[in-house]
Amino acid sequence: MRLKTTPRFACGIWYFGACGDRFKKDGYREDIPLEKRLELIASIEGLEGVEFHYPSELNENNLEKLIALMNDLGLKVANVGPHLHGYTEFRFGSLTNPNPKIRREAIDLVKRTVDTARKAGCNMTILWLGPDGFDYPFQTNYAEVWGWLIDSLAEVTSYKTDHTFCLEYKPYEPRCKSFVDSIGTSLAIISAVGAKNLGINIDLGHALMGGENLAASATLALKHEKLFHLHLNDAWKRFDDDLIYASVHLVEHLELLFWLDYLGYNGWYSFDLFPYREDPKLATEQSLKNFLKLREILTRIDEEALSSAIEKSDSTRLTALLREAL
Ligand SMILES: [Mn+2]
Repeated sequence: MRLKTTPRFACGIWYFGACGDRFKKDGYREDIPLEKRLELIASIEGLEGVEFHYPSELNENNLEKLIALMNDLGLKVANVGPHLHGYTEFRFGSLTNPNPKIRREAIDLVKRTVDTARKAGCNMTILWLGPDGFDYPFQTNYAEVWGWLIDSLAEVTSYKTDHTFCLEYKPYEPRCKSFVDSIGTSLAIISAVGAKNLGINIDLGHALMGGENLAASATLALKHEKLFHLHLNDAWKRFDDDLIYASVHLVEHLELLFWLDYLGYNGWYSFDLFPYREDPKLATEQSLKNFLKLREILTRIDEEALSSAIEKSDSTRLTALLREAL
């Protein structure tokens, strides 16, 4: 088949640091400054974009200096998201905190994130609501919490209507249960908010943790015109492993890439890895090579044969087509 989309690649700046885990918080290698991380990212062939958190990685004080360096290195800011998971005061929730004063602080942090993103020439903000969920039964006022979430999202999305916001769902971690936990919950909330500029970032590892099939979730979001962004990685499905892209679930990733191309997804493909023990540059390079190889494998499949096998739900023919292409 002939592929019709041209992917653009980005990566998170966070995982070029030390990548500590909860047992060894300082990680298994030395942390390096942001400037050095950007130089490493720029040395990866095919990467154009970088994602940041505000204010932990990109803020009012370092903006000018980092953007000048990125211009020199030929890099763009792909996304700036609020560092909602980095604050003690948000431990019981950010945009859904039961205390209206703390919700207000979270909303203000998102607005400052948007201001900073736009100064950096970027019009997209990922909202991963890490602290928003619960650990215990009876901990949550369910009668109110969905309203708080919808009102908070309505306020931040109307702050700048030409800025796009992506809900990044995750079934659990750091909370035992997240409120925005799946593709279905995300779409229901987006529909309730009713803002054109609110969509979804599917983090593939999060979808896998929730037992979703990647292609099914992505096409559902695409058909609703709500797939705004993708975080690429892989996982064993029980935890947010953030492994090298397509290192575990090859066929599911291949199916995803087929449908993204078929339905014309043209957003960023951004690597969100967490290489505790691997060199982050090498892990990103191998992820990108895996992605490009899967696209190449798709070109070896006869489109008519594939369409006809899908049409007939002919799983034995599909198995043969995939095996031959692989
Ligand atoms: Mn992610």
